[in-house]
Amino acid sequence: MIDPKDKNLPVIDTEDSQASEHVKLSRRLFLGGSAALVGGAAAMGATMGGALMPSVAHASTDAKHTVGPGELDEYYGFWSGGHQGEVRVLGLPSMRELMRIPVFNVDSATGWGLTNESKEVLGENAPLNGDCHHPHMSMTDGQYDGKYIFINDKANTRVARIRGDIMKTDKITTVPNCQAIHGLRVQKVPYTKYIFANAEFRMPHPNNGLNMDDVEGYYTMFNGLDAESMDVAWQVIVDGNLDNTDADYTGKYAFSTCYNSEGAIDLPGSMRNERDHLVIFNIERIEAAVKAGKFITLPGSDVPVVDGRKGSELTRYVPVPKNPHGINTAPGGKYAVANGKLSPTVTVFELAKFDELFADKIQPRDTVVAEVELGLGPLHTAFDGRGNAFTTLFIDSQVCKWDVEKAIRFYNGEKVDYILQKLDVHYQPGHNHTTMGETRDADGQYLVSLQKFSKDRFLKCGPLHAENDQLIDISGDEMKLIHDGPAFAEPHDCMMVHRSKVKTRKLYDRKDPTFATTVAMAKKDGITLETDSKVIRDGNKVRVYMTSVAPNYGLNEFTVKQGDEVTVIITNLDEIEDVSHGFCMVNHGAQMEISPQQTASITFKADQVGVHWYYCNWFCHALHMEMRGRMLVEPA
Ligand code: CUK
Ligand code: CUA
Ligand code: CA
Repeated sequence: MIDPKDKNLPVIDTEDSQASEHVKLSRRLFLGGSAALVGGAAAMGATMGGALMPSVAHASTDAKHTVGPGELDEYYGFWSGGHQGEVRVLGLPSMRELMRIPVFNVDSATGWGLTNESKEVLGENAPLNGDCHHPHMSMTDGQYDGKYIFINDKANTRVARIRGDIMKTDKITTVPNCQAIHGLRVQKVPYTKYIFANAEFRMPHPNNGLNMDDVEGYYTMFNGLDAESMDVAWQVIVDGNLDNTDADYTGKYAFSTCYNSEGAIDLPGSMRNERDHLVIFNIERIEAAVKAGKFITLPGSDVPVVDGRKGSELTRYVPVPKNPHGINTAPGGKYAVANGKLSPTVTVFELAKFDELFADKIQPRDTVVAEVELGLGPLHTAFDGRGNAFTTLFIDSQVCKWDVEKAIRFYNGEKVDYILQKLDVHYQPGHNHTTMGETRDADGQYLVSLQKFSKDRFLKCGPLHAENDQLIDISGDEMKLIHDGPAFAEPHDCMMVHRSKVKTRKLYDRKDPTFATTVAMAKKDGITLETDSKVIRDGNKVRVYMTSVAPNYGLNEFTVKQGDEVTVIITNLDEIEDVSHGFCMVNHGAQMEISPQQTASITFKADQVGVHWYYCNWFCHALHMEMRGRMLVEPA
């Protein structure tokens, strides 16, 4: 275990160390390359700031991984856009970016954050920024079902849902009485009834400014959101804070890591204990407690809040070394692995033991079947479905491939080398992810390792660097690095889904709920969206309805009065796949996408008299430039 106060830490006596040969070797390399380390968080800082030796990794170029022009990728990748606020869709193995899905940000190409339809999803006065970390797809019986992708917003304590069929955000929920939703996973079995969302930061309750010094009284909560309604179904008060989370394959349990069992409000304080914990949540008992009315509510919300602090029947706390970060369930659900971060170890839990633990037949630590060293700074683990695990080592800048069953045997005293390979990655990996690896269908084809630093790997673009998402072939015995992918801030996490699981629409359904409110408004105005191009005046509110068919808008011009609030509603009648139009009103801050068979609307103020041109901003036709019209604003 790393003691951050131990100034002698870098001089590890490898003779005395219990570490395996692999760990000793990687430590020697690591220590040789960064002499300024003082251990713990300081070590991370030093490594981050320090110059790394340029490392030449020879990429293997295998025809198997090449996706030629016109060929389609085998997998969809859903990438967190980090504090950029969006979700990105990549194709794998090409690592080509296929689409960007705006979520917590504003996007001028699609009008997300500008259109009335997107504002309805975002809510009144919604913050137009976010910090995404964990995109995860809904499942049925432990397999991806393609229906939804969920993503957290740490910056504004929200959870969003993206529809798999149109790849647009359709719901966003702000979690009440919490700060910073971080870890997010879905219930895998029998289906995704709940999204599990950790609130990270402990805070006073009520947070009314009168009890800010009562740090001991602070708490945070584990949240279950209903995946269909996106309502917060219940909240569970916990001891410590919460970091990452995952769920099992019975539907009975979810579990979250905690790095701050100390309840500290500063960094040294949160590293005081040698062990923090994993909190295990008993979903059936939480549901039963809510049903039986054994809950409280907190100010400003009617969400049932149950108490899961130590001693509660709803939870169990398993001590885990030290400031653990990722928690990852192996495909099929026999094991879960907690990643030690400030300890060079991973902790393996046997999930079948959780029943006995909740029946008080065993002690919390009896659920641990292995706790073995891998290297420095283990953060996240992925699986290939063949019994191997892949753990990112942040400080060592490596991915460690290890055999879970062998690690268990080693832990039980057998002399067996559980570490199979260590591969350099560039540099400082956080999350990693295997194809289909968080489901029963883990296929062990590719591993993506998401590096926080790219250093010397790409052409420089000023002081701010891209991150580096590396693709690794794990189909054979040896991991092979096959691609470097620069990425903008900051894809903490991603997921890879076989393309057979994703079914997208070519055109919008005219009954699509994303524009149901607009359709209802049109109906009230006596408008048939599919045929009418017409101006409706309602006091100083003017609604301009028009159709679009490449390369024409239904209205070549419309007239309003200065000071009018103008809403332009466009229905794209094109039925040809890929013929999206746009609408931009020049100098009015208004632009949006209108894809085939979609209705979209945008509202702005006509505050300047005279002629104002509008135009189509998605290239749609040879006469795309000519697809334009005039707004005539008369003096009031
Ligand atoms: S966290 Cu960023 S590397 Cu938010 Cu899942 Cu681990
Ligand atoms: Cu319509 Cu460009
Ligand atoms: Ca701690």
